[in-house]
Amino acid sequence: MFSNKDSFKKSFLKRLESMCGKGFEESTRRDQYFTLGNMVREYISSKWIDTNELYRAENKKQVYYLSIEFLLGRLLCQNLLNLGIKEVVEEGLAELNIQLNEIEECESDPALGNGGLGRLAACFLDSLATLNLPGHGYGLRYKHGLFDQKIVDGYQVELPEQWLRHGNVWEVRKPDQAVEVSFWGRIESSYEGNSLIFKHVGEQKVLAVPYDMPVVGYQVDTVNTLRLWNAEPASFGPNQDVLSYKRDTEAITDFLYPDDTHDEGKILRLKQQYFLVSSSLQSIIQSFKKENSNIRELHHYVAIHINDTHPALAIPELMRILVDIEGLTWNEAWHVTTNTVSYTNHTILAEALEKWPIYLFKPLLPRIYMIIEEINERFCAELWDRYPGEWQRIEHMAIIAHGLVKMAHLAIVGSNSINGVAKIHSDILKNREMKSFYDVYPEKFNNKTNGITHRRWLLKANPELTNLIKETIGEDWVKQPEKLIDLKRHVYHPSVKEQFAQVKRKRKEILAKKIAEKNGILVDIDSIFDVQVKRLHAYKRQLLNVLHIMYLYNRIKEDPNYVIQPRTFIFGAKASPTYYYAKKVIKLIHSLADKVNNDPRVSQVIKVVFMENYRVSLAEDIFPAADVSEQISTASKEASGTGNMKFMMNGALTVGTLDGANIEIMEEIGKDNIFTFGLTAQEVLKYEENGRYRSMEYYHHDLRIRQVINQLTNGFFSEDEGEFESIADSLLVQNDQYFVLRDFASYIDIQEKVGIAYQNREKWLEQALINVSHSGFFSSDRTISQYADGIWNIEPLGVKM
Ligand code: Z57
Repeated sequence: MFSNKDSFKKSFLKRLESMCGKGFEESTRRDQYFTLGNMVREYISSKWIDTNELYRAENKKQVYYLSIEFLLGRLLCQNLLNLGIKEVVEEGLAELNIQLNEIEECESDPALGNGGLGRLAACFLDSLATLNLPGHGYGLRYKHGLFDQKIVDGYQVELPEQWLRHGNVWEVRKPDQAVEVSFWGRIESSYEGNSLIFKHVGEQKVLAVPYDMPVVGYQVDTVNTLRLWNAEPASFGPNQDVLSYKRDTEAITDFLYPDDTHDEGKILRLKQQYFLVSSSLQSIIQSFKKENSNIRELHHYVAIHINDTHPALAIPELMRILVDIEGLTWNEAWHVTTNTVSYTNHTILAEALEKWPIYLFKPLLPRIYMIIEEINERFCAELWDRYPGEWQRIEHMAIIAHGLVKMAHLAIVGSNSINGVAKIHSDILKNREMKSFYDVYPEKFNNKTNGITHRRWLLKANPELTNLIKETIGEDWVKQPEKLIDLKRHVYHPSVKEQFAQVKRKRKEILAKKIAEKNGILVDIDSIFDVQVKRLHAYKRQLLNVLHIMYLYNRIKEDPNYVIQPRTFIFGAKASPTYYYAKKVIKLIHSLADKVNNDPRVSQVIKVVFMENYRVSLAEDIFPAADVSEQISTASKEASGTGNMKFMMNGALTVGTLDGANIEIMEEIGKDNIFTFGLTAQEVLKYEENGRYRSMEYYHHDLRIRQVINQLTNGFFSEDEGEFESIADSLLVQNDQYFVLRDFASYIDIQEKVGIAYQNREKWLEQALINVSHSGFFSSDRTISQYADGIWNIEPLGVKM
């Protein structure tokens, strides 16, 4: 079917007729998409079955990656690429006068995630499959993924996302493997002989139906599984309000919570978490039991990884299954559980740490609550032995305290590994945030610096740069991304530099065309494309970027002799619908864009563009076109960042704080090839401890700061002088929690250096290529190998080409 372009064309046309009931001439792009999608899924299915068969036969240890989010992005072209049939398909379609790109536009962009955490999970799946590692994802099949963002008069409006509207060619519903999940009710205890038995009665049952999606490795035969659970009514009882029961159950997988690094604490979210965990564990244990009889050996065959604390109920749920159903003693079950589960922490922001009020938790999950109480009591008793009399320390470390269940504490106590996502983040966990736990369990703590899949973020997103690299150093790096370093020998070759410049230019043209279409703004291809794309959050400091642009505007207006390298400032960001401040910053970016872009003189040299509805598919057009990558979080607050790596891999230079993985990027490429500025993490944490920061002093002493802050409230932007008062207040009245004013001068300085550096074209191109050549370290293949060896103890399976 895909062996050559003619046989492809033939089967494609035949399949189009049988699937859509029309001839090629009458077929729409969407007909063609569904036809091709189904052909590819069918092509995958035999490898998928073989992989599952092999895993069963070999009966080696497998990892299950539990995540409340998988931000997959479109799959058609990635699957074609990984299967090695993209060219055949492109050639065949070309003879029918169809561009693969046009077909791809018909595919919805599955956004079952918010940002970094969900996208990391998707990159990890790609690397697991490519490395032939037996690893599968477990998540939720949200009917509505992350909302679609519309901008109306400069304000964000949210529309429900509808990725399933036209069906999903990649999923396979498996009703025969459905399981039941219980909520509410109460627990009755009784003796059976002399052991205490717990029975859950009066519970409400929800059916969890799995939808499996294939995860295709890159040019290997491995096809792993992403299993997404759908909530459905289990069975209708006689005295039941059928409609409300149906509504309540289906609500569980209706939508993704749109808060990134923020805990809303809603009961529906807790239901989602337990629904994910309980159905996944039942399914994992079922497949374990097909090949094994001794549940006491579970941890030799199964590793369960929890992506942040959202699936931390895996710990008490596994205890429940082992104790209540399998009949293990508490100590036996605890041994198996702690040796099975491992946990990644993704943030130290206090507002992201999950704490569930007992009054919500206990009625919804009565047995799970009992088990957590038992875990807590035993843990506190151990602490008491270790720290006799230190009740304050114990209260601080307890899993349940002050009416709250602390999920991070549960995850640490109940797992064998706790990792941070960049060196500095892991160090902060060990030495500060989780120091008291590190003192008790030093051997559990480790670092696994994040990575991204170069197959999506370079091969798929930037075929032009991919070809240039292949022409320059061959193709080994594709399978061994660390070999991108071979490019370093060539970064001074004039022709390599020139070709890179052409690739960048072409990608800037493609993006400029999109901007013209969508925003109606004409941008200068020769200007610096300076990009900040990520969720909108105070700690990521989009506001610092905005204040710098306001400062530039003022300088250009005031000083007719001021010369500046032209720049296009590009933003993309979604704000959580309930995050008032973040939405104000979006409005501010739009007001600033209006001012700048409509000023006849200023708009000659700078432009401001906000790209609506930032998402994976848009990101694939943005990263390849960027010259400058804005990674300007308050030091210590961004655990890692992964966009920073995507920019680097596409030859953008970073303007960044010494935060997250920016530090390791700097260590890789050298201090001279990155523009760092601002407070260090140590300095920030010290200010936070001693409370000596006074943002008002910076307002009084720096005229540039005073001017831009005054402009927020003096009608400079709009008739409504109150519009941006809350932003001004955050900086002055609320003492600028994220040190925007403290870092302002340093940021202005470094940005001036960026402008000057860009004028040395040759050197800039060299630095861009140095970034690309060192980006191999940040492939998620490296990250996943480290998880496989250092945490999961799993090995690649003998899948032959
Ligand atoms: C999320 O996207 C991240 C952390 C969280 O606790 C939640 Br909830 C969502 C992000 C971090 O902010 C990034 O710094 C990090 O790169 C990413 O997770 C992946 O580790």
